[in-house]
Amino acid sequence: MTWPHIVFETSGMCVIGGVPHDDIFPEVCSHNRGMSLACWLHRPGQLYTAQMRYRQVFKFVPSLVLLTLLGLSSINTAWAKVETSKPQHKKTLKAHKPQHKKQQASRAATGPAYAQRAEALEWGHELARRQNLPNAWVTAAISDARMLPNVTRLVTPSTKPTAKNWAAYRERFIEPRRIAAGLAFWQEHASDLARAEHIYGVPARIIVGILGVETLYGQHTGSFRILDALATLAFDFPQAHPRAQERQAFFRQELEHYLLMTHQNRADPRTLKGSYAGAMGLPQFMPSSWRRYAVDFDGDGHIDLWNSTADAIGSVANYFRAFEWQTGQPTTFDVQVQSHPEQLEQLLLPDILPTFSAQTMQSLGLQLPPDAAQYPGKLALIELRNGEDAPSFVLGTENFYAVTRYNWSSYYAMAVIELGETIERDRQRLVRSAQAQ
Ligand SMILES: [Ca+2]
Repeated sequence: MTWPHIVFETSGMCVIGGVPHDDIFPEVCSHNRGMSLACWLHRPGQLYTAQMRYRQVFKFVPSLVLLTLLGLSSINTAWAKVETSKPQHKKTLKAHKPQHKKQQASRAATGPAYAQRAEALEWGHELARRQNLPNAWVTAAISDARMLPNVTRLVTPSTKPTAKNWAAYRERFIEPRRIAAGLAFWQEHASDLARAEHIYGVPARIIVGILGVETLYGQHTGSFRILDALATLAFDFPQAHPRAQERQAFFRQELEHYLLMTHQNRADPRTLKGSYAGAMGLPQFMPSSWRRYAVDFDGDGHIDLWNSTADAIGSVANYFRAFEWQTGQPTTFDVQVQSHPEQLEQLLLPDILPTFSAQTMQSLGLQLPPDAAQYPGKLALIELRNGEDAPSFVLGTENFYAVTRYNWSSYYAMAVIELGETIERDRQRLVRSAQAQ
């Protein structure tokens, strides 16, 4: 299987939703392209991550209590899973700690300021002229940016690729802690999720799946200074990377979007924090996506993807609508693969791009369930490798392809879809149980 759509290849510590992926996605771990923003900009960025974490905890507690009072603790569903999963929960937390300390230590080691780099300063002058920004303001920002050696290491391809493993990838995201957090999130924000679904036609389960995989509902939004991360990738992208020039150009555009975004919102570009690739807020939007797709969904006059969950929900939904989400259509179908090798090769050639009709797929040796056989749109045969074990297969629709526009990986898309569906099923079960009592 080829990976024509990967955004950021990385070998080391690609982190999605606070989960390191290095052993699963050596060259495929594409971080989000999302984006975010705004009135949060007056908040003290240095303490932001910690504040967010505690704020989220306090926001979840009432939902947990409410669900418990509804009598949900008496049924053997998600909460029971939480209880029975304590060892795994602890294991997950332990697994995070070394990573966290490692990142903290690495972040402390910053390189020289870009005030000493004539190339970076000249880029800033040109940007100021072209975008009609105050030259002194741009120069001050660029001068304050610091090179982060750890960021260049994170985007350098591994010399020892690890086999892709959907089973291991899935286990990291479809797990009790994330499901329980998703249930609480859905319960607390049900009205905003329903409103987004009504306005944009994007189901709540997809939004819940995205926010769960990206940041565990705001618990892991990143602690790299955005200005440093983007400047490092814009001016010091590792030249050993096979597409170094392309990627460096991409990050210069993102740095430009970031400076435009902060200037337009009268924000200090030196204070905001996010992922090592510059992704921000609950949905981990990149600056360009924030400027294009983020919306003020709580109507307070500002877009705030860090503190306004409603804005994050509406922005994710708007993103999917922009990428042609088809309301009411499925994302995947089950499939049985009994094709000859040459037929299988033909089916896998278009990768994740929906290309074949159901009839064509059947003629090439696939056994489709009745709903897939009647699906009128185009389909893709998605192969998910499981290390040394046999691969998994699924049929992807155009809505599956839409999910990959958020993060260009079929593994990522499947995790989002399965997490959202799992949470939705558990929620429906909980509601039915509460109503029966
Ligand atoms: Ca808002």
